[in-house]
Amino acid sequence: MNYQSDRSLSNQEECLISESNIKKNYHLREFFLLVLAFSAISMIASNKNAFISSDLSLNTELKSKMSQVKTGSKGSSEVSEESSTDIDFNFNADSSQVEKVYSSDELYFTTKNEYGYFEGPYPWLSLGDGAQLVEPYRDTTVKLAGTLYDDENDYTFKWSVKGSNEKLETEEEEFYGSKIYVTYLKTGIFGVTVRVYNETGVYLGRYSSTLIVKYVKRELRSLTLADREAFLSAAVQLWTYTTDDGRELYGEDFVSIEDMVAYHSLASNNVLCDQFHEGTGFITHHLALTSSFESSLRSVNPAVTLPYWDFTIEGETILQANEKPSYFLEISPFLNEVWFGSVDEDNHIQNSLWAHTLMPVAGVGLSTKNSYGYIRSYWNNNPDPEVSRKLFYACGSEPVHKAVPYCKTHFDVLDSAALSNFQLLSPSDGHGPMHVQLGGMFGGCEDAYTAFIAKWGTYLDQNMTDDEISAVGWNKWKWGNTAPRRLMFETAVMGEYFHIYRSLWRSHMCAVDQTPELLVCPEQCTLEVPFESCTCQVDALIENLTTWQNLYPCVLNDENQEYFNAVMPQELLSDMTYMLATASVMEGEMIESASTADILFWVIHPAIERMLSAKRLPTVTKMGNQNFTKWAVVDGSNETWLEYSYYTFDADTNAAYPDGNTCTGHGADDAVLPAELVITSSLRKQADLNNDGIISNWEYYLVIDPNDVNKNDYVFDNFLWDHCNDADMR
Ligand SMILES: [Cu+2]
Repeated sequence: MNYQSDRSLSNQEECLISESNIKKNYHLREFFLLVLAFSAISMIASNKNAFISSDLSLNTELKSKMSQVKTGSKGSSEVSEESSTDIDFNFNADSSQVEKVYSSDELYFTTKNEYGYFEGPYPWLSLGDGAQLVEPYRDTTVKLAGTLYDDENDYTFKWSVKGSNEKLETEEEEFYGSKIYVTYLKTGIFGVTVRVYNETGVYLGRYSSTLIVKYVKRELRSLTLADREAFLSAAVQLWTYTTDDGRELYGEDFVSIEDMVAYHSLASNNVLCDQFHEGTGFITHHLALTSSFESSLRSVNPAVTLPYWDFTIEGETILQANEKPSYFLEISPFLNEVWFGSVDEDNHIQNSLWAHTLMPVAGVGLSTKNSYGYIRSYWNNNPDPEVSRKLFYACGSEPVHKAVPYCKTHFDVLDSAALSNFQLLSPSDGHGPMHVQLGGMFGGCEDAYTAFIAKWGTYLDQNMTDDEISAVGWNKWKWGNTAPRRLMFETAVMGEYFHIYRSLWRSHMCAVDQTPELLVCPEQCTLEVPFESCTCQVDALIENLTTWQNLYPCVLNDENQEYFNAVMPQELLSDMTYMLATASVMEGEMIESASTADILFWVIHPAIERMLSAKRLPTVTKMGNQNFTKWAVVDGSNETWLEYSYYTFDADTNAAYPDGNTCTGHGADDAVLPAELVITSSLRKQADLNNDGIISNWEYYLVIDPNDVNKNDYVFDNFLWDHCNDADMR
C-alpha cells in the first residue's frame, strides 16, 4: 500500500524544538511559544507561530487608553511608537500596601474555541479558582467575565501569562484588553494574572488563575471537517510507514500498525494463553494500546487526538427501529469513502484512505501467523493479502443476537458495582458485537452451511407449540414458537462459530477428554494453494480418532446443550459438529487477532475508556435519565483488581497439562503492553510508580484517573448520552 505522506502541519512543525521543557510532571516534546502582539489577527491568519494576543475589538475608549501605554511596557511596542503618554499607568504598585486580590465572582476567565465552551465535568475545573480548559493547537479566546467586568468598562486590564517554557518560567508576557487569544503548542498548566487599573492608570488589584491545556476527545460525528481530515490523514501514516521509517520522519513516539498487529497478535495467539482477551486484563491492555496509537498519531501531527466512536448511537437506533444488526449499514455514517471505507464483494475496503489496506506478512521467526504467512490468527487461513471485512455475516447467516451495543448495554457496564464487574463486562457488553459484526466469517463454511441447511433446513424451520416444548422438559423457553430450532442454531452455533473454531484449537479447555489442539492447520500453504485445500480442521474426527460427542462441549456450552439435546436429533448434532470441525473458514480482521490492522479497531475502544472515566468522575451519575452505580472511592485505594483468565487452571485439573496453567497478562502487576509499544509521553513518564521499568495493568489504571489534573493530558468532551434520554435501562 502506498500512501502519499500528507502532512499539513509544516508551519507548526517549524516551531518544534528539542525536548527541554519540564514543569511539574510534564515532560513534553512540544514546546510553547508566546508571541506578543496587538496585531494578532494578521498573525493568526498567517499561522506562523503559537501565540497569545490581545483583542482588537475593545471598546474605543479602552483602545485609546491602550494606545497611550508607555513605551517599554511589554507587548505594546507596536502601538506605543505613535503614542503620547498623557496617562501614566502606575504599573509598579506600592509593595507596602496589601494587594487587592479579586475573587472569582468579581473576575474570572472563560475560554472558548471553535467547539464552544468546554463543559466537561472534571473536578479540577470547578474547584473555585476558575481554572479553565484550553486545547493545544487550537485558537482559543480567553475572556474576562465577572461583576467587576460586567459593571464597569472603565478599567484597563493587563494580562500576564506564563508558560512552562524555560524562558517564560521567569518572564511573564503581558498584554492588554478584555480578552486575549491563545494557542498553546503543548499541554500543561499555565498561570494567568490580570491586573486591573482605573481610568487614570492607578493599579487596583489583580486576579490569578490557571489555564489547563489538555486534548479533548470528541465523538467522531462532532468533529469539524478540518479535524476529521487531520485525524484521518495522520492516522493513515501508521499504515504507510514501518516503525523505523516512521521514527526517522516523526520521532521516537511513532509505532507502525505493522508492529501493533504483530504484538497484539503475539499476545493473543499462544494456544495456552490469550494475554489480552478472555480475561480481566482486557480493559487496561486495550486502553494502553489505544494510547500507543495516540502516541503515534501525535508524533505525526501533534494537533490530533484520537476521537471516540459512540456506537450506541447506531445501536439504539437499530433497537428503536426493531431491526436486525445489519440495519447498521443503512444508518451509520462511517463505513464509506469519507471515513473508514465501504467494502466490495471481495470483502476488501474499497475506498477511503484505507482502501485496499495490505495485511502484514510475518517476518522470519515470528510465531504468530497463519498457514499463508500473514499475521493472522493461527486458525484463520485467509490467504487474502488485504484487510478483510465481511460485515454482519457468519458463513451465510447474520448473527442477529449480537446486537450492536445500545444504551442499556452500555448502561449495564456503567452500572457495574465494582471494578471487577467493569473489567468483566467491558469486553463483552462494552463492545464485543462490534468485533463480530465488523469482522465476519466466510469461505468454505458457506458451502458447508448450505449443504447442512439443504438436509436440515425444513426440520429447523418447524414451529413448536407450548405443549411440545413442555413435553420435552422446558417450561421456561427462550426461543419462541416460530421455528425455534432455526433460531437456536443460528444464534448458539453460527453466531458463535468464531468462538467455536478457536475453542476447537484450544481443545484442552473444552473437549471431554481434554485432548489439546484438535483443530490443526497446515504448516504452510503457498499462495497458489486455494483456501479450500488449506483447511484448518479436526483431523482426528475425520480419521475416526475422536467422536463428535468429544467435541460437543467445544460447540455448545452446558446451558445450550440442554436445549439442543431436548429438541434436536443426534444425527443433526453429529452433522453440525462435523460441519463446524471440518469446514474451511476465513475471518475478517476485526474478529481475530489481527484486528488492529483495521482502522475500525482504533475508534471503538476509546468509547470504553469514556465509560471508565464516567465511572470515576464524581459528578457523572446518569446515562440518559437513569442513575448508575458510583464507586465510593476511585483513586486506587478502594478498588480491587480482579485477576482472571479463562485459560488459567490448577494442577491436576487438566489431563493434557497436569501441572496446571497460568495465563499471564491479567494480573494487576502484569505488564500492560510490550515495551515496544510506547504510550503517550505524559502517561509514560508518570505511570511507572514503582520504577521497575514496567508499566503494569494497575499502574496504568491509576495513571488514567481523570480526577487527577496532573496525570492524563486528554479529556473527553462530555458524558452526555442524549440519544439515551428515553431509553429503557431496566
Ligand atoms: Cu476490542
